[in-house]
Amino acid sequence: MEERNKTLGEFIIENQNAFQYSSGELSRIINSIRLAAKVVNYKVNKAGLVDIVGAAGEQNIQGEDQQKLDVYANEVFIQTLINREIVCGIASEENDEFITVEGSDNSHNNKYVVLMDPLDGSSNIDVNVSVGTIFSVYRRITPIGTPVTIEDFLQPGTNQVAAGYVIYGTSTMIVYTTGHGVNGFTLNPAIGTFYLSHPSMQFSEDGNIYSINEGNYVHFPQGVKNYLKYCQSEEGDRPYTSRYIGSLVSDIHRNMIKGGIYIYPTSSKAPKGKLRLLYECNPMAFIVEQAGGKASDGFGRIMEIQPTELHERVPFFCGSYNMVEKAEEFMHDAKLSKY
Ligand code: AHM
Ligand code: MG
Repeated sequence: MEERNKTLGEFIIENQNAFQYSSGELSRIINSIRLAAKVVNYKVNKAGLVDIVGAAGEQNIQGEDQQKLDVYANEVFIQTLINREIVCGIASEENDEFITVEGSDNSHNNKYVVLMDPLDGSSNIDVNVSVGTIFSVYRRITPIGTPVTIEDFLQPGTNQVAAGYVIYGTSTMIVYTTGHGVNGFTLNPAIGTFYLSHPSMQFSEDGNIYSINEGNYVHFPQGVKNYLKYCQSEEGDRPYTSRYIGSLVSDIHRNMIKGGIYIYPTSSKAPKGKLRLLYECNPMAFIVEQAGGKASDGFGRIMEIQPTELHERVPFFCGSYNMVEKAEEFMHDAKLSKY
């Protein structure tokens, strides 16, 4: 028989026993995400037809209201997780508050919470640029059988049991980790199946791409300004190449494959940075570390930050280990010289 790549479904079954305390729940969560990703992918790929079928806020030709895609993606992921009765709570970048999930018998017997950004970079959809879904899974802290509380969501990233992203790009991929490395699966749209295409993804220790919104340069902290000058200076393998899509998942995905650093720093305009600790930075940090890279707020490890609120923002530096370490050095030196 012709040999073919493993499917995501086969991979999940094969690896189920590798999970600590495995009871199949985590596998079922990944399975739900796989399903929701396919539904959202279908819709995202039709987005270019918006002029033909009607824009968000208008009615389509069947007289149905069109929804914004990020609202749609949010509903698909939440509904899929609720319908399958596998999580006890969900927090989403699109919702102000977390959602408590009950079983059909009104019980609270599930043990995992999911945090997610259902459609990150959604402003890129109008211009046909890749967007993504980011997700993160934690074991609840409060006792099984009781409704979840905010404590279950405000856990440091080191407590994550799984994290991943879906990239709706030239091809659609799911990339995820359960703490045993990072694997990437590409959707074959003809048959609706994800195949293992990128086993054991790894950041190279060094890279030559830097990704940052340089238009905000004047507002950046001195350490970031100095690091950028270092990236642009002519010495050794420098100057580096600048690549910035403005879609977090795509920028980090590219850097993981090619080697590079992604930075969204604090600025005088956004004193805490822009990206959200719980929905964007922690899951990406888990993936980056599992792929041998490093994720920092400029001074310390992202995953060790104790969150204090659901929608908290943090500065974010992640990518090839040595590049992030170098950026931290610049941050540290600039801080010392300032005070
Ligand atoms: P969003 O969650 O509102 O979509 O914002 C997050 C996005 C990231 O995907 C991207 O890296 C960043 O915002 C780009 O921001 P900027 O346009 O300020 O460079
Ligand atoms: Mg986002």
